[in-house]
Amino acid sequence: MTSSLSTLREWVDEVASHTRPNDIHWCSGSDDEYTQLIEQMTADGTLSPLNQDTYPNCYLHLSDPTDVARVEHLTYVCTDSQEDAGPNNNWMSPSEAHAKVDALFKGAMRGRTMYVIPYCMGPIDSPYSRCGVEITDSAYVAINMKLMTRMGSAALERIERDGVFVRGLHSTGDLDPERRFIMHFPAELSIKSIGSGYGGNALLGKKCHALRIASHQARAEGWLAEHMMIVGLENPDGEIHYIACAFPSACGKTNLAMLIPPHSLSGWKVHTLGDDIAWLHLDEEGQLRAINPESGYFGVVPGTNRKTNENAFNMICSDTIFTNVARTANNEPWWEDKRVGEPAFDWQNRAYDGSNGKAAHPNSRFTVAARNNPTYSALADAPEGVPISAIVFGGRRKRVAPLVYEAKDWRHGVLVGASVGSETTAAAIGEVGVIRRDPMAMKPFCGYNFADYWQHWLSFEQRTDKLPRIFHVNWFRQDDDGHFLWPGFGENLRVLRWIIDRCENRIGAKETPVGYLPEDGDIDVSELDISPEVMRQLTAIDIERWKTENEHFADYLDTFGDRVPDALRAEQRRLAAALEAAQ
Ligand code: GTP
Ligand code: SPV
Ligand code: MN
Repeated sequence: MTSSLSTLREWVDEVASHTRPNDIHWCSGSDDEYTQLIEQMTADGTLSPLNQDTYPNCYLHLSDPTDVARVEHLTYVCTDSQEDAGPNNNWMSPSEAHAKVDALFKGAMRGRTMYVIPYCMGPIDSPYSRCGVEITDSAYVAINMKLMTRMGSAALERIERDGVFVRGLHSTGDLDPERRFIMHFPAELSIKSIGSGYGGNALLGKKCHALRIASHQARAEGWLAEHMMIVGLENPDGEIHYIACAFPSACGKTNLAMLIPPHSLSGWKVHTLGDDIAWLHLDEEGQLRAINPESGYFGVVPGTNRKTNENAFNMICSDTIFTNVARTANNEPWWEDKRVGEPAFDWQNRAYDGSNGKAAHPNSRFTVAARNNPTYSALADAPEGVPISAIVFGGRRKRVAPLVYEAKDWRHGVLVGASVGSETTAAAIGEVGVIRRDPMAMKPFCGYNFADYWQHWLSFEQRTDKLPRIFHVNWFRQDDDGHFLWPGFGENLRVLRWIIDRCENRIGAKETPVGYLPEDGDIDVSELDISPEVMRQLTAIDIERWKTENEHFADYLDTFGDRVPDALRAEQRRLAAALEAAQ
């Protein structure tokens, strides 16, 4: 046995003697194993089969009502010095954090099976990929990891080759929010999560490994681990551009990653690489390339319908695990804005009569393997990833942020990303709809001090002259009556097309203090019912509001003190001066 496998076995033994499971199951990742786990979970009530005639191989899981989203207030980055975690993270010293959770893990798996899940984040043969092992007492986690990652024997072989892996220890514990913690130990490449069985808290390959731990590794090794979807857009001439977009949780990544071109752009093709996370590296030529560490989707269900996203709607009609959706009388899954069927039971399995609020939880999710997506890219397993033409930041903003604008250069683009503000959503526990700073959509996911992270982003400027252009979009502008001004979804391709034309220097733009904006008429709105007045509203800048926005950003930078890179402060001041001069 090689050293990494013996290290793994020792760790498994150590965890077993501390947590006391009834038995230990090493996951092979085979389809048979998946089927057996589903049968077992159906028998013990963890899953219920949905209508197998209309939703073959689809199952419903209802989580504990107190365990329905990420818990940012219980998520910690445990570094020796608090400064290294930064004001953007909750911090605990590694020794205190270990002591706290180890006490909770003691005997936590009694009466349960412990699953050992080797997984590979990224294509099995990619030099950019990284492996991990999750130990969990949740069969739900095991089947989700099977759908979401390259899990099982192939990953174990790669761990043997690599000699290193991220250790993730997870137990659902007693689901008491008072005893729930998601702890990260970047220096040890390890994670300990207890007390939640939900999504980002429990599927440790995703946010815990592929973002918090990976962002820390990426900084040390000169790459980027980002909360970004990746999509290839092929125009009717066969020219493909890959773009990577960072939007906060529940702000449109999955939908954009598998969009359906509108009728007027029907010659275009979409190639989905990823819907949530991108690992970005400079190749030998200085080209930024991306891989998607995941191989499945844990997507927001509400709002998915034939009109908004027929691909997603069809993709989740088979082989899908639904979490916290409602059901119809004939046992089909149901959610708000599905636009077919009626809910008979809500997400807590209560008869639904409309008096108990929403039938599906707003953060109800589907888990499905990426190969179920008809537009999954043929390059998703390419070891070298795809070249990125544009990086796009965005958020959910009723006002201020225009439909699209382009940063003047990389340094300005880092400011654009760092100053993203967005309304909070149901993806995390807490108030919904409040604007908060969410730099690069990484507020909940950056495993180290944001000030150092911005410096890391800025450092790419010195390493290559082939960096992608940086843009900002906002699909969520509203009028005074609360209606969205922009139709969104597939129509977003009209904006992405402008972005690609800018990258190719095929189209001009209006220079403004905040960056480059589309000229009137340059975003093609043919066949859309949208007035020139609304388009002007969507592509205009309100200088007064931007001044306030920029002042708030300066205050926000102050909370990071002296560690803020001078170049970022200089950009902020440059923007302030440009806004002043525009009066
Ligand atoms: P996470 O998985 O939490 O990271 O979310 P995400 O960024 O992948 O967001 P997703 O695509 O799942 O969309 C979240 C919600 O926003 C869903 O209810 C969508 O229906 C809605 N949505 C997505 N794109 C658009 C859009 O272009 N316009 C509008 N109005 N709503 C959108
Ligand atoms: C998000 O919240 O950004 C998600 C869902 O993608 S979770 O897996 O819970 O993090
Ligand atoms: Mn996400």
